Amino acid sequence: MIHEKYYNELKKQNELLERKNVKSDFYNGIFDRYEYPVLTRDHTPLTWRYDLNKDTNPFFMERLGINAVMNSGAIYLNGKYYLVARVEGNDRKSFFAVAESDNGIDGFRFHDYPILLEDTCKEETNVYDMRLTKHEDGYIYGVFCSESKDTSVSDLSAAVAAAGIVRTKDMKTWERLPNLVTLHSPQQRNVVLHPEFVDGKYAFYTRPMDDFIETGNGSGIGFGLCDDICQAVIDEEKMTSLRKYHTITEAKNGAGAVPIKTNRGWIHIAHGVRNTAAGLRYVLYAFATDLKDPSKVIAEPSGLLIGPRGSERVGDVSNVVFTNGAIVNEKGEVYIYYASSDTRLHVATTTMDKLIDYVFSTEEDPGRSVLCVSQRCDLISRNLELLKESN
Ligand code: M1P
Repeated sequence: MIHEKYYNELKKQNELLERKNVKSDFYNGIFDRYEYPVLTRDHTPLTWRYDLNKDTNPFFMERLGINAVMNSGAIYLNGKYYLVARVEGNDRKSFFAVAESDNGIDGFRFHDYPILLEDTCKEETNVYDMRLTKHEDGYIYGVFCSESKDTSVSDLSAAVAAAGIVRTKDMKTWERLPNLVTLHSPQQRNVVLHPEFVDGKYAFYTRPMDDFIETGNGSGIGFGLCDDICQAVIDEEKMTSLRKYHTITEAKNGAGAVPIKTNRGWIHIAHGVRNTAAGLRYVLYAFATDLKDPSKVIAEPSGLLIGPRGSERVGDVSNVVFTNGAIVNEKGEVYIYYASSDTRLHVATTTMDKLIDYVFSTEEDPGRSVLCVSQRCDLISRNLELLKESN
């Protein structure tokens, strides 16, 4: 018999799932923020958490709780907005689950079951942060972090990160391919598959790392080519967007959403990390690469695009925003899905015209305070002149 408390909880959940999202009063001219997250742990189906049977669950307890729903890959298919969310159980293990919505800003509902990956990688303990690439070869690829225990050292927390690869045509059945091998980088996280062939090869944005947490000598976001996606091996990794001293990327950076093609270049929305007395701070930033050579940075607006604000600043890993998915629809509307503090998922919306203007017309960081003040004084003097003229 179904426990009567189920219907109570279901009613509450339906109210949450049907709640309309509204733009907040935040303004910077670049993008809009929204009042409510698009996915939280409370959006996950009750059937994933509770045993509904009153005989076996007399107190209607959560038996398999969900701790967080965050970093989500995103794709637009047949007029619907799909997310492949990182769902983290109370047991700290993450897994992937598809949620879909008709408008991209609210009404996201999870499919009945999460994705059960083929168990091809026996040492793998955890998986997270899938990037979804609609590739010109006809498949939708999911590239994610595949984490295993590092058994070569005695430290219990030591782990190894690699890039796992799956592919699908229908968002329902997923074929697992062997993990990406990067011959010169011991660890990889934040790997993104480029949507087009480059020189006839599959192209990946990588993030070479010497260690699980620290990137060490890894100097930024890398780029490498491979012949065969079914046995993906990258020999040479060139660098694209670099970590820089005293910027938002000083500690590390990583590719985020699959790059967006525009007539002026590929636009990337990535994350940058700096260290502070209060720990690491993760923000999003944007840059553009050349249409013919997507490894070559051609524009990098100064500073951050999205930083954690207000309640976004607090969560399991505070002071973090992170993206691994964005959507552009046929109207040129852009949906940037970003998680805050490794706890819940939000959307920020803009348009292609605004994003292009932001990336190509915002000045670069000149690198030193005195030059930054001078850059700002130029802006102020132009503005004051204009104001004087208009009076
Ligand atoms: O906790 C913040 C983020 O940390 C990692 O990103 P990076 O590899 O750049 O440090 C990722 O594990 C990400 O999932 C997480 O949100």
